[in-house]
Amino acid sequence: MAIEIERRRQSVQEELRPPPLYRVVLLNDDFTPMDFVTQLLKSLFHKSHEEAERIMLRIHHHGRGVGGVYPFDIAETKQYQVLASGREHGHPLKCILEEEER
Ligand code: TYC
Repeated sequence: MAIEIERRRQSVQEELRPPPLYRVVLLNDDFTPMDFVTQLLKSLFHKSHEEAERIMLRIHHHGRGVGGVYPFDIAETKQYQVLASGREHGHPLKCILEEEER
């Protein structure tokens, strides 16, 4: 009985936790053109031109940068769109998801 109550308490607590968020992280490479990455950050992540250039240069210099933070389904779609767009244009652009610690 005590075990059943504890199980219920845990599942209620899990349901009350806000759903996790995921960072869509773009990775640097030596080949993808800077302008291509800047345009992608504008079109897929709704960044201003200035912000998109800032993020692109951060990736270029530090190896990685965050395009945006979303619930899993949206983050996964953004990741797919980044990878598909790179592939379509023949660029080796890579993109990963990371869970935000809260
Ligand atoms: N390093 C690339 C270059 O010099 C530019 C680049 C930036 C590539 C960001 C990927 O996610 C990236 N052309």
